[in-house]
Amino acid sequence: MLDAFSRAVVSADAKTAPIGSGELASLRNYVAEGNKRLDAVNAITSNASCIVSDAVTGMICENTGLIQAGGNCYPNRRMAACLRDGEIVLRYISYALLAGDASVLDDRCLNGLKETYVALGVPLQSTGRAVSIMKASSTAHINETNTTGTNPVESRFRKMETVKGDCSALVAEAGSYFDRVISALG
Ligand SMILES: CCC1=C(C)/C(=C/C2=NC(=C\c3[nH]c(/C=C4\NC(=O)[C@H](C)[C@H]4CC)c(C)c3CCC(=O)O)/C(CCC(=O)O)=C2C)NC1=O
Repeated sequence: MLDAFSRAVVSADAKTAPIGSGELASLRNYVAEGNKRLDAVNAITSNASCIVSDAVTGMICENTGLIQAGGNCYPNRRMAACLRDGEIVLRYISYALLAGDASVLDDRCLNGLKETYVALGVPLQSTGRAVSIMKASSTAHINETNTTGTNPVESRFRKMETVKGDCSALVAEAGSYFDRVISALG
């Protein structure tokens, strides 16, 4: 498991080279933008149960066979396992975003997951759909672009009240971890 700093060391060492100016520039940016990164991680972790339950619900609404006899979210034991897996995946994505490196997600969550799912008959495409909904809602939470209710006074979705700024790079990076999960199951 690596983070942005240990990744720079490992890649420099692999070339028996000193840390280069490119790596230093990128680490300088990682430090300078550190508070933004922490806000982005917090936007995900503070809303995790909402993000997960919304995604699994959306996945089921689009494919109600999942909760009928023979579906992989039936009976409740499997529904609970599915929600738990959503929490696990989102948790490892939040670790990767904190570290600025995907290795924790790869090594501790995705390694062997596709094979496990195939063996258990967990549908990969449905899982991918749930992860893509989690991506959309996490993006909205990081960007604070989550929609409000029709009544402007009644905001249905929680706002994080963070300092406004450009978080496009962090949103893109977070998005890449969700995409990584989807392609690992593809
Ligand atoms: C290290 C991190 C880690 C991961 C990632 C993990 C995943 C994981 N998910 C499992 C099961 C499962 N996962 C699901 C998930 C779903 N079913 C659906 O229809 C949906 C598409 C989807 C939710 C989005 C279900 C239903 C099971 C139970 C399958 C069964 O027992 O038949 C199992 C088998 C053991 C168990 O049931 O606990 C593992 C190991 N466990 C871990 O420790």
